[in-house]
Amino acid sequence: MTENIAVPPLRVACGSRQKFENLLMACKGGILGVLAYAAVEPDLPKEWFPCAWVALPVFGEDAWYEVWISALPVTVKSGAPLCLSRDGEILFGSLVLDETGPAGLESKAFAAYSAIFDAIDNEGYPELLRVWNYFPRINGAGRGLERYREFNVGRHEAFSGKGRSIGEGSVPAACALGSRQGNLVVCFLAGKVPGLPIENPRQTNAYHYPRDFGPRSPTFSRGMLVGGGLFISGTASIIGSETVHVEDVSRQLDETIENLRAVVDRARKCGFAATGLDELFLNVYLRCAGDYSRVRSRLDAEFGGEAHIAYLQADVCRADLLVEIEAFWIPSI
Ligand code: 3EB
Repeated sequence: MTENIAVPPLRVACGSRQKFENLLMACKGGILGVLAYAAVEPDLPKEWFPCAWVALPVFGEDAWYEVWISALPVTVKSGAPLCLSRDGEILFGSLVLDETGPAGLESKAFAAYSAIFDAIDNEGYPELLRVWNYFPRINGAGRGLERYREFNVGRHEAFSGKGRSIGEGSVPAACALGSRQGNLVVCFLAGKVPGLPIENPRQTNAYHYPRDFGPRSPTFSRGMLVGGGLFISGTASIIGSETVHVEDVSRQLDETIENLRAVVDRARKCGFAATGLDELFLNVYLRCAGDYSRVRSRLDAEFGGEAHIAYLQADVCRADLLVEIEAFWIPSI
């Protein structure tokens, strides 16, 4: 691995409960935050650093922990609903909001993103780099609009309301999935300096999706290069702005892999150095449990049995999508 002094000291480790407990001992004072994927709420040390339970079943595990770690000392500011940590270069946050009640999802998404922008501006990490969004009933009916679309309206309005432009260079890498229960969960990484956004020439930039996909477009880039590391947003079977291969999970998976390839190719042209797709860490979200073995054998063949892949059951943000894959690659330091 080549040395790169521009690389922020960000690391990641993923695994089941035992690995998480080992990391808690080994990385004391260095953990920025944790996303814990599990069908049943796990015990989390919420007073130590930002932790978020994402209510999703994990195929083959009770729980799966994605642990963001810094090589620098980490300072934590616990709070509710927002918990923050930072290492001088990167800020990690988790925000958990009850979105039942009279206000509705649009206003909760607006509140969540407004709070995030206030926090990262106040803390001096104004560049939003990567966001994870999870909430229940994503394809359910809201108040005259599908809930994912309501979420998009609130998120978009918060960008505008905080004076953030929506376009190239001003939207983060992101994912948005439907959880099984619980709250609106938003986790994020922000920086002092901007990342380099990556788009996919096979797909319309999401912030330019036409109104057929909702009154306000989603605000994310297809990928974000951060100091030599790469975050790839939730990627699915979409060409231009249209879903392709409706009701065919195998073909949706092939198209998704092509889209991942396209994002990685673009990133390479911008200096991304990893050699192959097989070096990526993947989160694979499947709508239907029955598709797991088929998807798994295809990805084992594509990436090799040793690949870092977590399989989660989640509703995907478009009702006609059966699979979505997000990915990241962080340089080892
Ligand atoms: C897509 O390409 C699939 O709303 O933040 C992927 C990643 C998707 C992020 C988001 C949505 C989001 O449009 C859906």
